[in-house]
Amino acid sequence: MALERLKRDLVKMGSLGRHNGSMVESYEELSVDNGLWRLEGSELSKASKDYLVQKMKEAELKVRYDSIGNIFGRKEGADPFKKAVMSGSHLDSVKNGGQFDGPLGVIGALEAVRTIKEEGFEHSRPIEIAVFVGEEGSAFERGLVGSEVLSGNISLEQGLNLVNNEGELLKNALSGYRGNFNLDLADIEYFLELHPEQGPVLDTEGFSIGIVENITGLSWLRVVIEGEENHAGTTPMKMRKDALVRAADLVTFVHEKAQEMAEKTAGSFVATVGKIEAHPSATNIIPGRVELGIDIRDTRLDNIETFKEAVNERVEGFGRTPGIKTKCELLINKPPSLCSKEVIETVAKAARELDLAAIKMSSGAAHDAQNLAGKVKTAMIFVPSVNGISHSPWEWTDWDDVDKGVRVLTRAIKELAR
Ligand code: HGY
Ligand code: MN
Ligand code: MN
Repeated sequence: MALERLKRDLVKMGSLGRHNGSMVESYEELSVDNGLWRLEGSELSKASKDYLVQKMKEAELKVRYDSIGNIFGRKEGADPFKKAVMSGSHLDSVKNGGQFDGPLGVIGALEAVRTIKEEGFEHSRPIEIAVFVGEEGSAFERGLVGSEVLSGNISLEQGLNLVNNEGELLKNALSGYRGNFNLDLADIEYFLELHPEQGPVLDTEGFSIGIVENITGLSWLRVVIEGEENHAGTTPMKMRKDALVRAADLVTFVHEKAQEMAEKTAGSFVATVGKIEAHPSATNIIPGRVELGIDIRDTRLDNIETFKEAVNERVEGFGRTPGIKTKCELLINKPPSLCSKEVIETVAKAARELDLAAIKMSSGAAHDAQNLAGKVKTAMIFVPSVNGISHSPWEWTDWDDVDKGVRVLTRAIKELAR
């Protein structure tokens, strides 16, 4: 394991996510307006894939692209007919995000394979590195796209025809990173994803390694409220059909209902209105249309279902006012998923052998791993997020924790690939 090479690739990958190309090597160099904007389909996204594929080829991996644009890099084992060990994550970022969410799992898997190769470690199973398309949903309508298509949860057509904020289809935004290789999950035995925790547990409890036992359920709702654009000066208050006033009510409703649900269930329930776009968004025009994105999560599916019903009811209520129309669409609907005991124990053993304190935990973040967990024996390895922050320009994982995470990943891959 070469920490310097791993760090070089992660810092370079970070620079390929910033419009100013700046290389950030330490927490102190972070700044609030220098996050990553590597949205799927962007020029930055293409540059990062170019770099990754170049590194995969330097490591003499067989590089292949599937029809939704997932990228795979394969190192053969002694027995090519054995089911493979797969490891990877995503390269796309959220808006103004951090440089570890996604690339840590991709470059970490690459470093594990480079180490295995340089050590001449004999393994029977093939090892496949996977880079999934559009995990964050920060450009196209929804997230987890590449792993949803790979696991058959959504069709290839549904994935390819997703639209981004500029009205571009995903199939036209993959800048050549699409092919006709289609990996069959029946050929994969194990999947491991290394990822920053993105929450406060490891950082506050002082652990370097988290072993994920279950991954949160996740639903995304897209709510559209339509009223009537009109003049802000001449339209009497009682004649208005103001979409934004109703959207404001919905934001408060979601927040208060989520607090109530979290207290009632004393669990991991959370809900967020992360996106709100008023049209035409001019100070002197009564907003005629508002689109809201609502993110709902829990490790218990029944709580998510109850909450979705409550939101639907609230939205339908707006529609009972003449002149107000509403629509509530389900964009993502993922049940909570359990990880494989066998892979969890393999990771725990690797951490023990490396004399690293590890704890088993849940993931409040969604991941490509949850799409694979239903079909392939899957687990995740977490490393601390400094101050528990992620999806933010302040996202950071200390290099010694990166080092520990990749060493545990490498050891676990070796064990599973024997
Ligand atoms: O939203 C999530 O939980 C993940 O970081 N995409
Ligand atoms: Mn991620
Ligand atoms: Mn993320």
